[in-house]
Amino acid sequence: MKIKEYLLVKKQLVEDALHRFMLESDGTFDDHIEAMRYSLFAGGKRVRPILCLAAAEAITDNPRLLNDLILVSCAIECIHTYSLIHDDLPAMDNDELRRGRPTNHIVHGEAEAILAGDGLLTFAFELLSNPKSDLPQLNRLQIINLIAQAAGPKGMVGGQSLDIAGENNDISFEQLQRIHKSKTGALIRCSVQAGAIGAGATDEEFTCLSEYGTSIGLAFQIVDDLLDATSTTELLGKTAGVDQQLGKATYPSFFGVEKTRDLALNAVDNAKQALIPLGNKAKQLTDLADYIYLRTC
Ligand code: GRG
Repeated sequence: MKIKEYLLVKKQLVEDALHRFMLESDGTFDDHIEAMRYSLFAGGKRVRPILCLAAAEAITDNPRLLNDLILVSCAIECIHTYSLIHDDLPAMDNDELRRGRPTNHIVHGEAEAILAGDGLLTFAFELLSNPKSDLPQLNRLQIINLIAQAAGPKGMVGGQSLDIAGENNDISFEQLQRIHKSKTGALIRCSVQAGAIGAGATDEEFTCLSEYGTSIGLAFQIVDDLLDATSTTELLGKTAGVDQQLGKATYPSFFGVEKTRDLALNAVDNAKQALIPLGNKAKQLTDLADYIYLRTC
């Protein structure tokens, strides 16, 4: 299947599953549930869940395992969506546009937006620990642990803290790399790793996929820096040029746009190299790496 079609098919699979799993208003907690649904169903690209499913497909074609991983991939999307809601808050990036619509706090108010993020984060772990899953218990525990680490103090949340501390400050390239690796890279890498573990990857396969996840996480963030510097608010569905406005160090601020493009391509090449031992089974992951470089939003 060509990558464009693959992305469409998998995105639909994830959307359908999110609609199946996500809470609906039923007369109790309605404001909270509507605030969570507002951002979850605002049309993200669903890159992380798709990476999780594609990594699993590079290891197994067992339909039962692949089906159980849909739940895991939805949990990861809930965590990602929570991070976007909180990132947009007045106390953080103070942004008014996300996924092509007004941000959560603009529509639901700041308190409800904070709670929507909290709700999505916690709901993710409810999904991950769903007793109906057929994934082997040990694999599930490993997945939950990896996701908690990637989203937590030494992953995304810690990275966000470093990012905020770095605003309007001169930070070194090493510090920028640490921010990117933890704030964005960790959740992307663990999406790939979760798919690998759920599919029963061997240690060697897990190592290849982890290397792929690290490089693809870096490529994703470098491209994000590039798009923020060179694209438009209309195309991105979120405010462009925010990094410069907030005085944030980025790849283009260190290297300029052209060299940054080369560095993104280099990260994509490293990601593809890591897949070589997996052979043809990793075709979709290879194509996903190219998509991440070529994406326009
Ligand atoms: C608030 C704990 C906390 C963390 C926030 C994710 C994040 C950390 C901040 C978002 C800021 C940002 C622009 C990061 C760059 C990479 C990134 C996560 C972009 C948005 O992800 P996409 O492009 O978004 O996958 P969609 O909307 O398609 O899901």
